[in-house]
Amino acid sequence: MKFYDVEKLRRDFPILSREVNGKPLIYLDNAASTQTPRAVVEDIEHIYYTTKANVHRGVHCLSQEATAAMEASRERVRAFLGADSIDEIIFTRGTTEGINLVASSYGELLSEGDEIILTVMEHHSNIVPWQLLQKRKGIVIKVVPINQLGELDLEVYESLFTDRTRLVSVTQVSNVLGTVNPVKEMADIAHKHGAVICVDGAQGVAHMKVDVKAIGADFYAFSSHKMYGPTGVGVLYGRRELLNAMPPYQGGGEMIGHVSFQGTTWAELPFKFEAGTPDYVGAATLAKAIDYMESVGIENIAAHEHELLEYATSQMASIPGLRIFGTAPGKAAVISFLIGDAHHYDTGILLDQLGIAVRTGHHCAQPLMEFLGIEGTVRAAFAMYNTTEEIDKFVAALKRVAAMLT
Ligand code: 7TS
Repeated sequence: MKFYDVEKLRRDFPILSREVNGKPLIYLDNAASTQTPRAVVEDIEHIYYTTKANVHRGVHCLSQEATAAMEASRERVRAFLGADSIDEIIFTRGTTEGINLVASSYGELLSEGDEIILTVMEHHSNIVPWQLLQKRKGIVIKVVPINQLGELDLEVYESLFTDRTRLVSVTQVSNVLGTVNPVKEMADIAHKHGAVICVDGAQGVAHMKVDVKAIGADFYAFSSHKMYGPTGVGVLYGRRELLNAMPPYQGGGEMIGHVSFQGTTWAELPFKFEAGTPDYVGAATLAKAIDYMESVGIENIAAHEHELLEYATSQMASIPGLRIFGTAPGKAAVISFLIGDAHHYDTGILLDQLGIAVRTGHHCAQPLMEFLGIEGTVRAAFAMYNTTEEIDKFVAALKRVAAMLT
């Protein structure tokens, strides 16, 4: 069944018709970064050619137009996430900066001996900021394990709460296993114990409809480059009461009310958390990426990717010695695998020779690799523009690689 005309849609992504090593590109590294459609690139060009000026500062026309474009995008993001107010939408450099902001600023409200809960499947950007806080404040970090399928053990999760638990930070979708975590249920449990929950949406927003209030997220961070948007920009959603209670993250222009050597006051939300000149072209054009995704339909994208996942998984089963890591029901369209004893890096290099882009290595999830007892995997991650023909070529290439390396 067709959810949309994928061949027509591919024409919106000129990069997909280039060659790599003399072969047509098959781009399966979408969990790292997705490609960007013409409508977004043209919007970036348009702003650079007509409207480039620093935001929130000038009385002149260009500055006002640039500000209006960025603020219109903030409203677009608010509606996309189902947030109550644009005050709750902070532009960042990406998911990493969003989580660092929460760890640093919300973390400032925590005391020695306070506890937070992470999971073993987190990306380093949802581990290391908390470890920095641990060093600074002496907080305790607890970790939820996974089962054979790559699902979180919710019984263990709930058992980790004590009267010192202040925060849970969990990825919505694993970038390695594809597991879609039950964040709503986890949020309910966290709230029952008086803790807040921060959701890493880096692998969520491009693949499922997100409503921050429906899932009970107190914080939600994502990156534009993983959802067909420009690079260098992302968003942190935070509940207004929490953001208001938090100290600023960075100091500088834009985030102040009044500065004097006797004492400085902070700007209102969201500007309190946006020190310095932002990537205003990126922020402004993120709205176009959301428009593009919604014009295809997020449910349609999810259904298309699910079909690709099922097809690829069944085809890959015919490759002797191929092991897939992450087999949770309802998983997202990410397949991490190894072929026999072949090194993930060698597999990746050979696939690249055949024009196929995959990610290899630990995927910034070394604790998960340790848990699985492996060093790394090869990862294929599908997006709205991938096709079953590409999967046929990918599987044929894997058979060649398997014959060479095993
Ligand atoms: N969280 C998750 C779950 C991620 O997958 C990533 C990036 C990040 C956070 C960090 O996002 P950034 O935009 O701030 O860098 N993940 C990957 C990946 O899987 N391959 O390359 C980047």
